[in-house]
Amino acid sequence: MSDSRRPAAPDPHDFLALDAELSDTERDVRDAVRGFASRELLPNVAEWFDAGTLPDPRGLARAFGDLGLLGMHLEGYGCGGSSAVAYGLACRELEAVDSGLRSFVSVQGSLAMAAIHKFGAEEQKGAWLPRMAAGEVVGCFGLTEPDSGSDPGSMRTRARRDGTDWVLDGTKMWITNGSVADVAVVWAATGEGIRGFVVPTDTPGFSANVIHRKLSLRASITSELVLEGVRLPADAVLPASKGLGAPLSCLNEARYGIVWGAVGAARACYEAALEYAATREQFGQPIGGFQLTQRKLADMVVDVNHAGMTALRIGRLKDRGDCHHNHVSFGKFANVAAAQRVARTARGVHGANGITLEYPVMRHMVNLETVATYEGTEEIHALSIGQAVTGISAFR
Ligand code: TGC
Ligand code: FAD
Repeated sequence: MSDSRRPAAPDPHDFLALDAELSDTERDVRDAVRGFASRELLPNVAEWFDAGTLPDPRGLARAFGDLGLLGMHLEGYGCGGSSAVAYGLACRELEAVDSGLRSFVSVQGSLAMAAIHKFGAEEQKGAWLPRMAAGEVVGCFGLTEPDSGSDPGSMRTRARRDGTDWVLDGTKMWITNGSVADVAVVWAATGEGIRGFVVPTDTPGFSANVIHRKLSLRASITSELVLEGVRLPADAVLPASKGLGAPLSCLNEARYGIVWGAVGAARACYEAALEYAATREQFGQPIGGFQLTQRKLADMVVDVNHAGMTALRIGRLKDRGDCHHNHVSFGKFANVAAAQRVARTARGVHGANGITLEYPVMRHMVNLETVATYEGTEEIHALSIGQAVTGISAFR
């Protein structure tokens, strides 16, 4: 039977009509975050990036809290209880502005809050989560150390018992929001394996030093945490956190946000290139009329849509409880690499203008260097996928 209906031409901004697959609630989240981001974040982000900091992280936390973005996928305790796809869309729209802003929300909700939510006692959850969801309290997550990055199991931070107290000593490195946090979730080796501790940052012996001179993720605060004889009461330990699997299970949540966030960064670069190609003229015509530019736009739109499909598929798996951590590795590995390709190509399309902060492309391109490194480097996720398909571990 012939179908006389003529399909609509693809929308250059959503070529495979992926957003048509979203529910009304998911679309509402997308529009609310996109609206906030374009009003409040986009006009300022180049300046923040240039300054190498976030000038008002507490104001930002409250604004994100008011929007319901902090711990939005967690249940109860003032958290939103949204679907994984809705949370992913929020990450996508934030990272379309800047990876550092998605990171702010990831670290608070998917790492610090998720650790307390998954492994905390009722009292810890009640004491911290509602205030963190509202953005009144800022959290950070200390796993990485100067000598333990990809291999967190080799950490040197120690927690020892002293009577009923715990005493923590060690150094954590590259900790997002470390020097503005009110509370740090710190992972330390104990006689019973690796465990998580809830450390109020005003505890004597705790200090944080800002890491300066970053060339990437500049609209984000990154710090070293120093713990020198930090004495904590018995109830500071997250009781259900036992072994390296505990922090790794929090990483899955943040990595999932990156799967979507990378789509946002890629989309922003592609859209900037599309607009530039239509308006920039050389040799008497828009550069978008040259075959070589069209090839670049075709490569970019394919990458953006492939990444979008991957994110949506993994999100749907997560919402029905079928998302294994190797699915998340697949998504992080594929989508960050796609976003890096798109950002670099878009930078080229912009010519000299592409190296300035007047256009978003090089800011995204250098941010994505961090995104490819944190939450498991490209190599670590390649090895996770390799292990999943061969059954052979090649980490050591
Ligand atoms: P391995 O022996 O494989 O595993 C130890 C235990 O953990 C289990 N496991 C996981 N569980 C949940 N989720 C995962 N993704 C898991 N991966 C492994 C595993 O089954 C085992 O359980 P059990 O019961 O048998 O003990 O551990 P390994 O020492 O060989 O290391 C494995 C490896 C390399 C994959 C892991 O260490 C790793 O993922 N390394 C990368 C470290 C990393 O990603 N760090 C991120 C720090 S946080 C951050 O970057 C924040 S950035 C800010 C932002 O997000 O915006
Ligand atoms: P290394 O582990 O030293 O790796 C160096 C190189 O060796 C990489 O290319 C790596 O892939 C490769 N390599 C390592 N092992 C293998 C192997 N087995 N096979 C093949 N290649 C291998 N951490 C936190 O805990 N909390 C945070 O909030 C946080 N925020 C961050 C913010 C920023 C801006 C940055 C840059 C990092 C942040 N991190 C955070 C740290 C981040 O998770 C680590 O940088 C990351 O896990 C990699 O560790 P590393 O830098 O020590 O690199």
